[in-house]
Amino acid sequence: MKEGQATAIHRLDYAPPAYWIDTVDLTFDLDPAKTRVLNKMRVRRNPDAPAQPLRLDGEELNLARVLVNGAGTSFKLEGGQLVLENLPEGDAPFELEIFTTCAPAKNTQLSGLYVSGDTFFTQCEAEGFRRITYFLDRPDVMASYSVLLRADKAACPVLLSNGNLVEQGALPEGRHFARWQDPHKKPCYLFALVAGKLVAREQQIISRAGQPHLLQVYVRPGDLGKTEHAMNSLMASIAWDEARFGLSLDLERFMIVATSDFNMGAMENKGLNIFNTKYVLASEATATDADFAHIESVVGHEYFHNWTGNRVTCRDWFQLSLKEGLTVFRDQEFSQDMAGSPSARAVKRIEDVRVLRTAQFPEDAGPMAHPVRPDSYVEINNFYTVTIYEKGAEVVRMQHNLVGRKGFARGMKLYFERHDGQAVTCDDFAQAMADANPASPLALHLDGFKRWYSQAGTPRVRAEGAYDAATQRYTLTLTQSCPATPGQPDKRPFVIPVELGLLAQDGSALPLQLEGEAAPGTLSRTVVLQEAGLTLSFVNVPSAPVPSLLRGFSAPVILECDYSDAELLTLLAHDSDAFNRWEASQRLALRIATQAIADSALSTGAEGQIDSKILPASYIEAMRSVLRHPGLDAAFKELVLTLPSETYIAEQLDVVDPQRVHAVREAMRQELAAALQADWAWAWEQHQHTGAYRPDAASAGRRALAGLALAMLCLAARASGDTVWPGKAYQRFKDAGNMTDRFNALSALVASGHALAQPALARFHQLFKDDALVIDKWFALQAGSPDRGGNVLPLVRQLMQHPQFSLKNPNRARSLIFSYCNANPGAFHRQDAAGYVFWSERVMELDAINPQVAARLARALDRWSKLAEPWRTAAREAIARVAARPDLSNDVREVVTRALANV
Ligand code: B3K
Ligand code: ZN
Repeated sequence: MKEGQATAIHRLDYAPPAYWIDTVDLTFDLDPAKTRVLNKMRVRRNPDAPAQPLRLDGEELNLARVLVNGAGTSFKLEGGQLVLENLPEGDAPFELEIFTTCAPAKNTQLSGLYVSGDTFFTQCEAEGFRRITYFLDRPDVMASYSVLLRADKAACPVLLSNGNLVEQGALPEGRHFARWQDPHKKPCYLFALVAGKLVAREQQIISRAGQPHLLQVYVRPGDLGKTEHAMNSLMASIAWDEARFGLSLDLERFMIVATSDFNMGAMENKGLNIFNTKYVLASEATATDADFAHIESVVGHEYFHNWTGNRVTCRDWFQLSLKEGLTVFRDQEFSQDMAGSPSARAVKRIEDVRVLRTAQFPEDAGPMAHPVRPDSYVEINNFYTVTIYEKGAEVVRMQHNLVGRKGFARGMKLYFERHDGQAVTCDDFAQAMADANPASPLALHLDGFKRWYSQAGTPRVRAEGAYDAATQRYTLTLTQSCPATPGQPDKRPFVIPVELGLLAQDGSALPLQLEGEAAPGTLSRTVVLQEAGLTLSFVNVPSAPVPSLLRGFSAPVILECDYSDAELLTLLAHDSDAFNRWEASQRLALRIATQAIADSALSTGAEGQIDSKILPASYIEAMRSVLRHPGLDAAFKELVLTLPSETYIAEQLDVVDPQRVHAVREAMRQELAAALQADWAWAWEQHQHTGAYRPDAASAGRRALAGLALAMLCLAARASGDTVWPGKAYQRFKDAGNMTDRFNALSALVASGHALAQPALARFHQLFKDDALVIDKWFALQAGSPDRGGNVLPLVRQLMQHPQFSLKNPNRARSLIFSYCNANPGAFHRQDAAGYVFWSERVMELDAINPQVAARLARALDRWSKLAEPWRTAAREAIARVAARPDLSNDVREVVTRALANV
């Protein structure tokens, strides 16, 4: 447990550090049981801060010696901090030497220095460096690092740290050393070391600027064959950042190292990125198209941090979105540019918005709601959230839309001119964007725009249109509101860019001419809603139009508009904006789902299933047209034909009966499967991929649609008793040439509950039992399978006994426990509350091992107060049971305390 930090920290309490640390010279004698760390720093008082003792952060360290300018000194230990009062007078630098030891092999939190499969790794963001040595563990203290690593040569042939390798050699007793020097100043959260038995794929490149660089991807021996895609993604990222933003690699050597024990996806340590194996290792036999795409985007994300995060970093952790929101925006743009065609770009945009809506909107409406720049936190690790990352990226995207693509590039340039080498704030970023584009709507409404950083909650925009045939005028009124969130009862208006167009009833696009404008303009434009309401008068509109609003999801808001079904069908069939075409399909499906959920005449059968028909013929026909459409991309079809998730449907409701939501969605799927059976069979046949495997957007889209078709055909077979399609799925499962097709076939069998699922699962395990990432899929698929009479929870409990299950490995814990608690609502929200009991047991068990991961799991019941009875009471009791534990980490305590406070 963390010492001495159980209270909230407030943004407004920020004060500059009392001391600066200019240089850090670290010597590590690496040993799993007891690693010795000698830390020599050059320190000086900050002349701009009031005189005060030096307080260095530390956690789980054994302190052996403190020397100031080579001589012993008095010190105190207070709440985990090392306090030095008798320091040399004046502003001259002094040398501070601290000698500590720590125990990497016992570090199950995976923060600080830890051991994973005999290899040493570090994770310092946000506050892990203090678990390595005493330090000013805050991002605004930037220092030059020199690192000497010493270790047993046989156990750790590879010794890595940030920057350049300047010296290496042998030592007595089978040990050896390596000295690394980082040419760039950095905050300590970007420090890293790796030591162990690793091999590297290497690539020499010459940058656009003509500089040579060595790129390396380090993995365990045996995994080298799975590193090609990561290396290609890294090279593509480097080229992209140079081409799009003029940002070059500033290091001679850039390293990526993979580890199978990692709390999150990856970490952008300067020049030495450390990655979860999940985002490095891929081969067509073991990784799906989605895995390939994730690797590309995470490699890009970490690489882009080299400028947005590392060269310019955060003043304090409240500014986390300064680097995360901006870097997510950059990785999203990178993936879109890599995808190529306008349609593939739209697919990526839809996928990103889906994440925002299914994860961030609920967060923004729940007990953990916080602004993109939070005002307080207890445990910073709890604030690496979808709000900071994904909503933060939307806030950057809106700035991009308000200043334009070129204007955004100008703003980035100014941001780096002003702040390179500094630790700055979200305000500094928005100011640079506005100053570089003084005539833009961003500059004009900057103060209002910045409410996106300070106010939590998802704004609602209501759109109402009225057409007057006599004057050929269409009046569109937009009004905004935002619900209260914890600590923020009232909100002021947001600055909301709304990209829009008008369609004639036949689907053709109408030129836009606002009252007062001389001539008709473009077919699409962005208006800015910056007060409570805005009324737009369009003239020369020949007939009642269908408005296409918030094109490309131009702002992270909930748009309310009373479309008729016919209007939605028009948008689905004709909108020039691919995002809004998809959006129309989602609105249609949501409407059907919410009506069916509320329809008390729709009763459930013995197994909780709904047997009556729910889908209107018009919806089925529209889906058929999309599926059969000759001009639409397969990937886009797959997105349209996938129903909104249970989580997203639940968000539309005031009171949620999770079993009802599940039953309705399943019934809709079943009906869509049966009604389009011939079309699904056609789609399956049409999208068989014959050529060599390539993970590009177009072929991945074909596999995705074929996979959905197969799943629907197996589902239809379940109802009809047909054995042909399950047989075909089993055959495909056996002979598939790549993991995407194989896993889709396996999932189709498991989801339809066909008897062939069991032999297929057994065979899958047999084939891949030595590949941890594939075994994660095997656990996740079972934990996420549809509940039949309450069978999933006993299965999950049984799988916990599997010899390959371990709660200590975050990937494995996520694959089984999170897949059940967070991603399988129909199975988790049991009438008998056994799912919640299971959740509370695992949260407490995990908390003793790894509080960061436990706190993520603790979030599974965030939305408990929306649940209908009996779930609501049962969920609250389960949370209260966790909260009653006296020895909880700050991480879990903050999450459950906030959950209970929200009634
Ligand atoms: N910056 C890291 C996340 C660190 C999380 C610390 N709990 C990865 C990333 O966003 O790139
Ligand atoms: Zn990041």
